Parts: sequence; C-alpha cells; structure tokens
Amino acid sequence: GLATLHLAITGMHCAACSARIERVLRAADGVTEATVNLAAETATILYDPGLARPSQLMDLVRDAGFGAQAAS
Ligand code: 9UX
Repeated sequence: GLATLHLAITGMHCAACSARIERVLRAADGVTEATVNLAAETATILYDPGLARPSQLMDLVRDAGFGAQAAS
C-alpha cells in the first residue's frame, strides 16, 4: 500500500517556492500526491514505498534549494 511522508521544509519565501517543490515531488517515481503548505512550512507526500524512499524524496527537496527534515 501507499505510505505518507511528512516533511518540515525551510527556505520557502513565496508561493512559487512551494509550487516548485510540489512539482518536483509529483514528478518523482512512486509519488502519488504531494502537497506543500507555505505558511506551515510542511509537505505531505503520498508515495509507494516500493518505488520511493523518504531519503530520496528529501534529497529532491534539498536539490531544489530548500531544507527538508522528516517530521511527524
Ligand atoms: Mo519566490 Mo522561492 O520569488 O525560491 S520562488 S522566494
């Protein structure tokens, strides 16, 4: 089944930042849905654990220029 990953994201300053992160995450293999909340500085990602790993998804956010930490 699918799993949910919650991230704390740092470095976002406008809605284009959150939209960019959503786009990067939604394009990743195994990701079904990704929602980034600019005000809360969080991301919620629905993914297939057989196709994606949390560490890979966090690296995508970091490669886009933001900070990412696993959160509950
Ligand atoms: Mo908004 Mo974000 O002008 O990297 S796109 S601050």
